[in-house]
Amino acid sequence: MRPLKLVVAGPVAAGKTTFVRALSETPVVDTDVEATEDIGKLNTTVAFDFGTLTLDGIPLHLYGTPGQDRFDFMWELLCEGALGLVMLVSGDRPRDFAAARNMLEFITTRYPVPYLLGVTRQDLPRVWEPDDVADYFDLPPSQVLGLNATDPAACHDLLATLLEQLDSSASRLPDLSPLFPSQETP
Ligand SMILES: Nc1nc2c(ncn2[C@@H]2O[C@H](COP(=O)(O)OP(=O)(O)OP(=O)(O)O)[C@@H](O)[C@H]2O)c(=O)[nH]1
Ligand SMILES: [Mg+2]
Repeated sequence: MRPLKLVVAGPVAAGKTTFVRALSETPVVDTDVEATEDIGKLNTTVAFDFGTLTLDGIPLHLYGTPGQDRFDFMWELLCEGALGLVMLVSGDRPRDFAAARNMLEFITTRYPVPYLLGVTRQDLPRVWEPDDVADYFDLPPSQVLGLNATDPAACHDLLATLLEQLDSSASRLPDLSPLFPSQETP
């Protein structure tokens, strides 16, 4: 089965690299280096994170984007051919929500794929809760999930929910199998 490509996007420090590392069953390719600007943390992703896993028998390829705007050319490159999107925001960085909304619009207008919004750092006190973030982003509460991105089980739950969404939206897509004869099932 051809792996399903999923992208993990979001602003700086949203937890994208952490999410990919928590889930990948193979050594993660990451491109984190020491940040040259003060972004509130030491390391930052400058190209992408790449990890793989199998969930419910489906092979998945996960691509994490860099968060900094100056690498925005990577967002489009990485989203090419993606079938789903995990957008992450950090529950303790509401100042980044506006940038996240722009990023979400940037990606989904070019690649209108099903997506979920994950609100990280739910393990910490005094953070924005998913329902309030849903209000801010004007999304249905079912599309916004809270998680601790350092916890693999929470990351799995979010991905499983996205896969369910992909499954239900797949029935609304045209049948593309004639374009891929080698993928046809006997
Ligand atoms: N407690 C807690 N820490 C988290 C969570 N998500 C991420 N972190 C921590 O936040 C820091 C930044 O996370 P990264 O995964 O590097 O963030 P990123 O989105 O990849 O950031 P850029 O690559 O700079 O855009 C790391 O120290 C993580 O361990 C979370 O849900 N809970
Ligand atoms: Mg990163």
